[in-house]
Amino acid sequence: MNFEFTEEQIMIQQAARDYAQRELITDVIERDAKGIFPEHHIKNLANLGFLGMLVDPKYDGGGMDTISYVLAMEEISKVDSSVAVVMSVNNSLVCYGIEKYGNEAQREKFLKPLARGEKIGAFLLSEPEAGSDATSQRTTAEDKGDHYLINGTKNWITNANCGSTYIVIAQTDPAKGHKGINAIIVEKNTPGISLGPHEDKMGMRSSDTHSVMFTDVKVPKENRIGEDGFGFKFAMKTLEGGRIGIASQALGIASGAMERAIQYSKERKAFGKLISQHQGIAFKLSDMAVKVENARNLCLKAAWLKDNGKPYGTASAMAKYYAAEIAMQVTTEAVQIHGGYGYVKEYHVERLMREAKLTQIYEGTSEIQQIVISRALLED
Ligand code: COS
Repeated sequence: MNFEFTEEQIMIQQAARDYAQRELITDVIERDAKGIFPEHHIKNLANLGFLGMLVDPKYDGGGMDTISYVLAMEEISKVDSSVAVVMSVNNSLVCYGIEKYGNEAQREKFLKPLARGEKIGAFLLSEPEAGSDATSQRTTAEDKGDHYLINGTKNWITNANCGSTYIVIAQTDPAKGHKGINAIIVEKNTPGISLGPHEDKMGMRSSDTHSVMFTDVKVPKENRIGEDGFGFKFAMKTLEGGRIGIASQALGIASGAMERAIQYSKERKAFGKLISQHQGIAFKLSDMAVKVENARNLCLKAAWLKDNGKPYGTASAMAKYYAAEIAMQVTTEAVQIHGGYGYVKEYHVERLMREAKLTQIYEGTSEIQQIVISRALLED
């Protein structure tokens, strides 16, 4: 086994760290407080090649591996998960979904601008009454011969407003259950699409989250990804990779909070010495470090499996489950170490704690990951 990163992977990690620590940090508190979308940062990350980093260069992507993606996601998420989630959804749900399962015409038309970061993608699976229970899609895509007619509502959609290329999961033939579901590429400017208000969230407040309503939205048949009825499997396969992105985000939230806790404990004095010299604090730090290291190893293992063409669905579920759980624990302890300062915005750790909570919920809750992992253990 080789635990060393390549020179290229280290360069990508460094570029992400530099951008996060020099640029994102400057306005992250204000953007979070006011729910301002980080438009200029997204443009800068597109210029760095981070929005299509996994895409083959022949489709204008960065051609980087999934290990590099984990490293970059961790660094960006240490500072700002509202930015990291744009990267994650664009790379591992939308670009990956079209590159892997789309046809050549779809890659030319939709993937290239997404990989260049000129356009942003969104993945529309969740509905008001279908989150974890993803087969219960109520949004319909009626087959009208040469086109689909889409009706329904999608909920909690990241990049709904800034995005212009949607992948919509919808039911075409309810009699066939999940085998009647399709994944269809829909351009946001198609008539009949409207957005609900920006969601006022607990954390990741500057990410762009809305519900999206479809009323008689006409989409050409050629925009369907894969064979008729492939949509549910498409969503499941794509989420396997998406979960590596969110696991890495949770990892970054945890390691970012840990770094801040270490720094603070080396500056703050209590009872005549630095708080890092109190065993109660030092042991908390050691527990954080073990958890962060385990989460990083799970993320990198899932990425390695993906890069080497091996099954990675269970590994990505393990990475997401573990990283999200420890992100909540580590950020809570980071707030505790900061005491009163941890509870105010200036020290960042309260925001990281709010961000951690979402990683236990989106792209499959922790309980959904437990279902995926336990089914793999128990299958014949
Ligand atoms: N890859 C390929 N196919 C998969 C799959 C995967 N990872 N997971 C499930 N499938 C297939 C199954 O093989 C089955 O196909 P067949 O009927 O042909 O055998 C089909 O999908 C239905 O699977 P299953 O019966 O297991 O469906 P369940 O309703 O029990 O749900 C879970 C499975 C819970 C794993 C799924 O609904 C899930 O992941 N839910 C969470 C969705 C989510 O992440 N929501 C948040 C969205 S944020 S973008």
